[in-house]
Amino acid sequence: MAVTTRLTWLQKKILQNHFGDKKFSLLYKASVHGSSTKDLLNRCCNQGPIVTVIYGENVVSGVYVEDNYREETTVSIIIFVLGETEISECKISECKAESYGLFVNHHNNEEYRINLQSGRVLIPPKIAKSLELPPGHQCSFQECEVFRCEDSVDERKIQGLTQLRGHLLLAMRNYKPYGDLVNQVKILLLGPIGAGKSSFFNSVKSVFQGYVSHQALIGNDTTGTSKNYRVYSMKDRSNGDSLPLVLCDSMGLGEDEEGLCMEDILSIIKGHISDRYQFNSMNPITSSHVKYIEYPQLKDRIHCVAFVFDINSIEHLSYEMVAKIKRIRREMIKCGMLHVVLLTHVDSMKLITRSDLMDIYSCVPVKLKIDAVHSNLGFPVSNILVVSNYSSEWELDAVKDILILSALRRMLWTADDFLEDFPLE
Ligand SMILES: Nc1nc2c(ncn2[C@@H]2O[C@H](COP(=O)(O)OP(=O)(O)OP(=O)(O)O)[C@@H](O)[C@H]2O)c(=O)[nH]1
Ligand SMILES: [Mg+2]
Repeated sequence: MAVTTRLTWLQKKILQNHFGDKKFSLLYKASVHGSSTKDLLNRCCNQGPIVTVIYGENVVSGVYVEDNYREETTVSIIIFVLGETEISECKISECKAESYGLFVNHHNNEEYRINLQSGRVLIPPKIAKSLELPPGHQCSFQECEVFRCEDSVDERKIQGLTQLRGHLLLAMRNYKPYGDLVNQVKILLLGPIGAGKSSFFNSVKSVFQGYVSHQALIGNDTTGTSKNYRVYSMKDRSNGDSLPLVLCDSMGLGEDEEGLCMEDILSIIKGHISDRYQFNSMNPITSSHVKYIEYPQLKDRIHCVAFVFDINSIEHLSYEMVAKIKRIRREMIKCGMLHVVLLTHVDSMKLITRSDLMDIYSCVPVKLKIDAVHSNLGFPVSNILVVSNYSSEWELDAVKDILILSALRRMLWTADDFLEDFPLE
């Protein structure tokens, strides 16, 4: 059976981030591997940077050693105490691992000693004081674990990511809408003001053209919202062909009567509204408007709707906004419109680092947000996608691209399901 750590997800994350976005591999656990310091040293020496975690009754503390750790060699160590949300730390130089106790420095009377046999840790008074522990802190512990700390994003991983990005790009280039019913599927981006709709278009465009694009204006009037309806076709840099998908960027949904209104949403979905129509929250489009398409064809209508939300805003959506979204969703279901949810801004979530984006769906805070979208708004968990848009960066990043392309691929599949089921007569 695999040996597992006692650290909670949050504790591990705080430690990993604190020591430089590291990945931890558990090398030693006292309750499993025994309480002999010799055994511990055999397992943990020459492993590169290591972190030792001591589980006291009320305090989780430990030691981080950046240099390669070897018996009888001297290293600098960082002693830390893990708080609920942060870490306090203190450095001691010239420490040694000795067979009867770890990390001993005899020179300055700074004897930090982990004694596995007696299950006690001794912290020198000066250090205990700076870590706000009781003076002369000596406590018994219930468990001791040692982890190897590696860089989360190494060369091999980057190669793997670049390959995956290549596969996804190819799949997208070769994609053909279901039954060749249309040349391009139309995906509508719908969501609250500032959710990241225009940024998602910019991000998709960036991935396909090979450099970061800021074509769609972000928050472009005094109220910070774009009022134009835009239908964006994109080209693939590799062959200059148009992509088999079109992204439709709409005005944001606002509180009460503000923002995009229900009538206009339905008109967009049915294909009545053409590119560059300027919305007016109070006056939905009428058939006399020059941008109104009287008899829309299958190619004019929307084939997939993506509800876009800032992941950090989910629990803060107002009662009115939640009611509005639920109402729109009900209308969509009524008219057979398939939809997904796109959660943006995942990069600005607390504790989430770049390396988390590689396996974002297994991050606990992200899972909690997905559950919140499900329970607050009613969307099925399986339809909820997560991305980190290009917002202020100028360089492409394979990790972001993979999330963007994976989300897009799901939207295309959803559009196919819609087309397959569409009553052509
Ligand atoms: N960090 C981060 N910032 C983002 C992300 N997506 C969007 N932003 C930022 O959020 C702000 C709003 O983004 P927009 O793309 O204008 O949002 P929108 O949904 O188009 O807004 P409206 O058109 O006004 O309804 C901008 O400052 C973006 O740079 C993201 O994934 N991560
Ligand atoms: Mg916008």
